[in-house]
Order: sequence, then structure tokens, then C-alpha cells
Amino acid sequence: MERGTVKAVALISSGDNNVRGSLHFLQGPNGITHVKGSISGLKPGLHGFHIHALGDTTNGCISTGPHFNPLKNNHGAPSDKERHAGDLGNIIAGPDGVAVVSISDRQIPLSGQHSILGRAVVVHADPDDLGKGGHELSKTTGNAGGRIGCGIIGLQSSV
Ligand SMILES: [Cu+2]
Ligand SMILES: [Zn+2]
Repeated sequence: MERGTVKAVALISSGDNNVRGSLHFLQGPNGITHVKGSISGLKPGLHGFHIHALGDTTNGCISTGPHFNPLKNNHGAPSDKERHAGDLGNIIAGPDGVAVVSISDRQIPLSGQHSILGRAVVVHADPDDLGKGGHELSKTTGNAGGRIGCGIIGLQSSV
């Protein structure tokens, strides 16, 4: 896999609510990708936050497909060995409805075979139970509820 510095950006929006935001992705030479930004218009509390497989929003966030899962694992927490590559856990919105995002992760590269470029970031209505909720959806989606915002991850100039 390429290990150069690569930058990407995703603008988060939704067709039918006020969820908005922008996220910046930076992959360092060590292969760790940093995700930084903020998302507003959220209900205070935890919201599932994932990379989904497809960069397709023709039918809104629903057409971004399932969680990005190139290794065919079960859903889990970002810190779990068994997880989807796209499992980034939860973001937390404050009383003002704004979630500040600052995540570093090894499984979301911006280059190479398992690159997330051209895929989508999705924010959910409910908390991700990280695979441990005992719900029938826990091992596939974390039972995180509806998709209230999403954006396609696009390459940005690294200059
Ligand atoms: Cu999701
Ligand atoms: Zn997942």
C-alpha cells in the first residue's frame, strides 16, 4: 500500500433534516488516517458513525450500501479486532447539537486496496451499540437506526 500523505474531504448533508458538516481526512506516512471536523443539527448524545461501502447518494444516504467491510468481519467497535473497516464507533453531539469529530484509525486508508476514497461517511440517528447490544442488528450495523446525514469522500489537493 502507498504510504504517502493523502488528503480528502466529505461534506455531510441530508435531504430531509438540518444535519450538516464537513470532515477532513489526512492519511499520514505511517498509514494512520486522521478524521477531523464537525457536524451540526444533531440530537444531543451519541450517533453511530461509519464509512459505508458506496459513494452513491442518488437515493439519499440509503444508497451508500452497507458498512465498508473488505475483510468480511462482523460489526464491532473501532478498538475491536473483529470489526468492519468502516466501524468508527460513535460521535457525541453536545447540547447545541454539534459533534466535534477527531478520530485516528488504521483501517480507513486513503490509498491502496482498501481505500475509502469514493465511499461515504454516514451519521446515524441512534447510538451504535458496537456489536454488543444483543439486538439482531448488533453484529451488522450496531443497531444505529436511520441514516440522518452522509457525504462522499473525495480526493483533495495535498498541496
Ligand atoms: Cu452506518
Ligand atoms: Zn459495521
